[in-house]
Formats: sequence, C-alpha cells, structure tokens
Amino acid sequence: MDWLPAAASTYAADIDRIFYVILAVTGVILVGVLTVLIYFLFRYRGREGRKAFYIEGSNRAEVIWTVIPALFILGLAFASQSVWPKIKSPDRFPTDALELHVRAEQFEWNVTYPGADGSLGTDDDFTTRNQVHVPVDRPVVLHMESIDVIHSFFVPAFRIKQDVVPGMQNDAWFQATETGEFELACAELCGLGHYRMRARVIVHAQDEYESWMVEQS
Ligand SMILES: [Cu+2]
Repeated sequence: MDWLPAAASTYAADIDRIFYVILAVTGVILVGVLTVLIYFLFRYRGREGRKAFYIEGSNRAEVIWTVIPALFILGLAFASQSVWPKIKSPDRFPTDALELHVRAEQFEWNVTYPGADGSLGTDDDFTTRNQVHVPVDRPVVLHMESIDVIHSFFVPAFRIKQDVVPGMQNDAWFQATETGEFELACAELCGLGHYRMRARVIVHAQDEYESWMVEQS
C-alpha cells in the first residue's frame, strides 16, 4: 500500500508484514470494543425510574478477557520471531558487510568510512556530515556512538530504527535495494535542535560508489 514510505531495504517487506498483521488484529479488536461500548451507552443509559444495581464481578469473565489477549500477544511474539532476531541480533549480522562508524551528536550525524583500504580506524578514513553514502545491494553495518544524549537512527524507507545511547556502542545493519536519496531522521527527542537533526542517505550503484570512495579518500 502506498501510504507507507517506499520499502527500499531487504527486510522492509518483513517488517511491513508484521505491521499489517498487528494492525489487523488490533484494528478488529478496537472496532469490536467501540461497537460494544457505544451499544452499552444507549442500552444502559439513565432513564426515569431506573435504579442502578451492583455487580459482584465474575472470575470467569476476568479469566477470559485476560487469557485471550495474552494468547494473541504470544502469537504475535512467535510470528515475529523469524524477523526480529534476523534484524536485531548482532550474531546474525551479515559478515561481508561494509562497515561504517556513526557518531551522533546534538544535532548532526557524522559518518566515517573505511576509505580505500576497506578497514575502519586507519589513516585513509574520512567523514561526512549529515550525509550517508552507501552502495546498493550490499549489507551495511553501522557502529554507532553518541557523544552527548540519546539519539535514534531512523531511515523510514529502510525500516531501520536504532537508539544510539551515550556510553554504549549500538550496532545496526541494513541492505538497500534501490538507488536514490532517502531521509535519515533522529527519532529521539534530543534537545532544542532535534527537528533539524536529519541527513540524506544516498544509495549509489556499486561502481558509482567505488569511484565516490576513491574521490573522497
Ligand atoms: Cu538526535
């Protein structure tokens, strides 16, 4: 459906599927509860000569309305098991990935690239500010740090959102499936300039990326 942002990463469709399942389950429950609520508002409205009466409560009803939602939540947890660990568990990150270092600070994203030698922490590393350049169809692992407060790395088109907590290294990965420009926004209210803590993610074709790298380093 096109009211979601473009789905431009390998796991975007998996995330969307879970989103729609949860939306359907909670949507049906919402409509059901509201329908009963509105019906009861009319059915039991105050009327002349009608006395209020006291309800003792029912253990059976309580067990039913506790167990059924609990089963739904367990079901959703199991249904998402094939997706969540694949995206979030560091031990399942792609191993052949391009590794970038991301330093978040009030109010910008600084991205360090490995340069021509392909490894971070060497002399030919270089950094861009509020721009993230990545190649298409290649996994990218982000090693992220914040130097001040909590920020959150959010690229809606890739369905990636990862908090970046000061004092920790927070890793995340994605693999873009489309070339073009996408928005990176900070998704954690991080101060007065939070609204302008955004960057462009530029997804290059593979060969174009190589030449961009060489140009920069
Ligand atoms: Cu921020």
